[in-house]
Amino acid sequence: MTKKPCDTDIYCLTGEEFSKGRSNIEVVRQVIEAGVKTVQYREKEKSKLAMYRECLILRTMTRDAGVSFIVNDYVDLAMAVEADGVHVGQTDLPVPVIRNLTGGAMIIGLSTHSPEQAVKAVEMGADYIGVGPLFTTKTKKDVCAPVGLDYLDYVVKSMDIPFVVIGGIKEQHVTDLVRRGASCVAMITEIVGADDIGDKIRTIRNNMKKGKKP
Ligand code: TZP
Ligand code: MG
Repeated sequence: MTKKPCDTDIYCLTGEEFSKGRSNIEVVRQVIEAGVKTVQYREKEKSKLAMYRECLILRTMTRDAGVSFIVNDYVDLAMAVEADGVHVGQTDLPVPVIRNLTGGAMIIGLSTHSPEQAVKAVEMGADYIGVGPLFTTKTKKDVCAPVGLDYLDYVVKSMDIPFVVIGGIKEQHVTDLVRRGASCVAMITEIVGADDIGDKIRTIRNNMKKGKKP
């Protein structure tokens, strides 16, 4: 299992309401089958107990497959299921506080929307940052306006921290994103809402390859 969730091409987040009637477990099974190496459990509606039970299953599946497992929002849930990491936003507990709670081993990801936030993320010791939302998305309820590709260009040029790009990313965007210097694309609806998840992941990968320098 990689300890670095961004050391991979595709970072897939769950979103059961967008999964065409498939459960998170079924979607993650197909995503793992297609070779994705980082999965984030993101769930906004279920009870803590329901999330805990689901995460226990996903933790076993991801561990067995050598896939990094990140829990969104909930530090306690991430710790309880021995996730590899936790991903938080700008209004969650500060990264150093989470580091204190979780100890050394857990990966901490932080969503950022501006150069200032990226610099602060590094100062606070985040292991990786989310860069976005790059495009319009209806998936996240409390989302800010798209940050623009200039912010991605800034991170590529000026920051050393690993990052994932996120927000409204579709298969047709990834060639350009890779060309600009992104190496890890994070997606919800484009993957979990695909009719054929395996096909979708193959297409995303092919499109990413087209953006790589020869
Ligand atoms: N953070 C910023 S945008 C977003 C999150 C979790 C939603 C991404 O979902 P989609 O469906 O890939 O636009
Ligand atoms: Mg959050």
